Amino acid sequence: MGESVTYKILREHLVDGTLDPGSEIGIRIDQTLTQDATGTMAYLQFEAMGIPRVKTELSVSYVDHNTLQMGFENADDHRYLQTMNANFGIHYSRAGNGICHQVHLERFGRPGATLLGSDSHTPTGGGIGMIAIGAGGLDVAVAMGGGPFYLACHRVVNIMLTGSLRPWVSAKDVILTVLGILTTKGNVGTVVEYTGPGVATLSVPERATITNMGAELGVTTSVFPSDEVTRAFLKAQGREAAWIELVPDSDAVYHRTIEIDLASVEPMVACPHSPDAIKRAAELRGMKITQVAIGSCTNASYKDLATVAKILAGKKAHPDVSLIVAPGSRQVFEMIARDGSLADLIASGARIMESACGFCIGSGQAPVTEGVSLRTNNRNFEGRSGTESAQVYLVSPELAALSAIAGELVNPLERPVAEYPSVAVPDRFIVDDSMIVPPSPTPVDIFRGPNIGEPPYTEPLLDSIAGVVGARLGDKITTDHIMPAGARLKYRSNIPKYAQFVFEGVDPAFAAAALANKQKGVYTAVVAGQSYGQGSSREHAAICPMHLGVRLVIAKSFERIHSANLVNFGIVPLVFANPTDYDAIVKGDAFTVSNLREAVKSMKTVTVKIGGKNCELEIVASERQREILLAGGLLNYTKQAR
Ligand code: MIC
Ligand code: SF4
Repeated sequence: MGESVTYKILREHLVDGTLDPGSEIGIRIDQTLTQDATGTMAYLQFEAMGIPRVKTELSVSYVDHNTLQMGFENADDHRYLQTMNANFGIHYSRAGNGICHQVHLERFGRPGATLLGSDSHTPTGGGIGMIAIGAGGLDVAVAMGGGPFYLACHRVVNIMLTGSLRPWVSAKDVILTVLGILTTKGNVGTVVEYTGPGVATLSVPERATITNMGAELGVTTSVFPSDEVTRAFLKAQGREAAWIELVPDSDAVYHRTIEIDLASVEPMVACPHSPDAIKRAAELRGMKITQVAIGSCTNASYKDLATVAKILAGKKAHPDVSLIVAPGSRQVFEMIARDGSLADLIASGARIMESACGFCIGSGQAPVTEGVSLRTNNRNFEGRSGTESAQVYLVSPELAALSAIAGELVNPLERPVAEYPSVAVPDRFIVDDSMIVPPSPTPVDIFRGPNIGEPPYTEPLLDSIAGVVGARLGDKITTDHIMPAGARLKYRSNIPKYAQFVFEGVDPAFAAAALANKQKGVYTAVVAGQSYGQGSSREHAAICPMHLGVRLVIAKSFERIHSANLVNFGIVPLVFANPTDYDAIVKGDAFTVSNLREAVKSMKTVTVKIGGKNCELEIVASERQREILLAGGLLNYTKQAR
């Protein structure tokens, strides 16, 4: 039986289990990446493991999220990262060098390798033929220490691409089309693999746009084959030696195949407030807009920005539109500067930002009250932009640039200003790795400013727990709802401080009430609907609730990275055996559970009495995860195992 690219890479890296869909497997991780917002906690936990140097082929630490230094906190974090990384064998990509996923693709990604990153958009690396997975920082710390990464062996969905894209239609429209089909829900336990003759028509940065936003499907990763296009990209990066050919066998087995004719893809838009609220651009044309933001790890490659510059050349941003452009990496920035594209962008009235996450994570450029913002990034959750009342639409760079000029949403197919400015991937990128600091061969003093806290402490699982339901929430609660980013991001390295903002936008009284209860020995349960924990990989969405005394999270369903993070920090994820039980629960209900350790050890379900009613709940954990829960989290478990 032939194999998919996914299974070929998994087989090559398999260290535990068998490749049977649904069963748990452990894989060897070749490369890791972290970014500063999740990285400090990951490295504090790595230090707590007592391993002197990373055991991976390559580990890189990027600074791209918290680059707005309002106060000492971020600068202190960066200094901690740089000195810690130097000591432990980790490459450090300095602030200003670019967004982790873009830089990793350019400088380090290699076909056939595995990459684990403490950021949910790590699957960007699938554009170059890697199995690249997002996870919590603690999982990444364990992988840096040479431990396998555990996941359920996946179903592989084949998206077979035929034909080629029409002018004015781009990779973003492809992934928005896929999101329209598969949606953000129900794809846990799945990998998406792209195949077919259409693949060869897409460059590596275009493929990376597609795999990047595959994260919004809730799949574990997305992957393209490694072919001549991949080789040309690596050659242009001066890294042809990293290339191998990696294609599926002609009789490869897939669990489902979806065919997309690229020639039939239309300009698409993800409407507020979900990446799967997809409409055709044609349906929204003429909508007045107040902001256009072009950048992020999804759409800020050289091709993207050079195309935008050509559209804007000689034109001006509409007076009602604030136009923002943030290059994805310093390589992209330097290239658009040297070829004159930057001059066209500046002349158009664009506000040029540093190459970092910036507006994408709500770090600056919050839209006006009730503003309508067109953005080229990947998430448009309510409030993520920094303005609760803003309406954020996700679009391609082409649509964004045309609309910035018009002051309203333009369907690129209906009103192209001129001939489509076709930009090819260059034969040679400007390569300058001087902002990537290699590890130090000799010991370095680690800088620990006042913003650097302690790695989180967890206790072994309690056998009986009594408490209250601190929050009862609906469907699609994202990690942005649980732990806000934006202005709060700078407290990431300090758990007691950051924990004050748990559910800030959903229920501002939650954190103080939960902490006060914990001090009285009363624990907290959180109850929610479908897809709890969508979005970011931030393990803070588990650590901070744990700090406040949350011990159970009960939902109709969970997203993969978040439920793993809950387990890693000793919180038991439970789903309703009978989903109608959810309806009867209200905030403030008392709950009790006994014999929890026994249930976690050996039972499928556990009974929790909530508001006087017995609810049968399924424990969402593999055998190995049950051991982790009993130990009180992955750090305790790893220390016990050593
Ligand atoms: C995001 O896009 O939501 C983030 C910010 O990059 C997060 C990571 C974080 O919370 O630091 C992610 O995608 O995992
Ligand atoms: Fe940064 Fe946005 Fe990409 Fe997250 S999605 S890594 S915040 S650019």
